[in-house]
Amino acid sequence: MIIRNLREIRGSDHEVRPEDGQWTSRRLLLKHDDMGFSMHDTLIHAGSEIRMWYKNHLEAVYCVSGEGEIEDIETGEKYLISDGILYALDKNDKHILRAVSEMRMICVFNPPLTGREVHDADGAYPLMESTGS
Ligand code: 9YT
Repeated sequence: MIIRNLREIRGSDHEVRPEDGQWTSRRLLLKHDDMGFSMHDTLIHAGSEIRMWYKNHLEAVYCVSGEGEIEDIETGEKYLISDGILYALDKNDKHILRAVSEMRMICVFNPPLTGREVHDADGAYPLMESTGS
């Protein structure tokens, strides 16, 4: 059994914040945990606008606090995101996430992240072969 405590992840190398500072991802489970998925507790900071296209991964995101919106880039449709709303990028959907207030999101990735990925120019994470950290 694996037990993780967010308090121990804060400030460790399992806490990832990109250079633009738009989000902070606390990686609770990663590839090396051998669960078949990774799970993150991610803060999307107020005012952020993040363009993403996880072409190599499926991601489900469950909002537990804060408010914002997600835009489907292909269709232009926008959906309000707040506490209790989940979105699943089952078609590797290109999207833009906008945070009105800080949003706390529980994110699950399949295949799992190794922990070292950063968004590329498309807003994607590469597929990485590694035991992770
Ligand atoms: C919601 C979302 O996709 N945010 C970007 C960060 C990513 N979820 C992560 O690595 O935790």
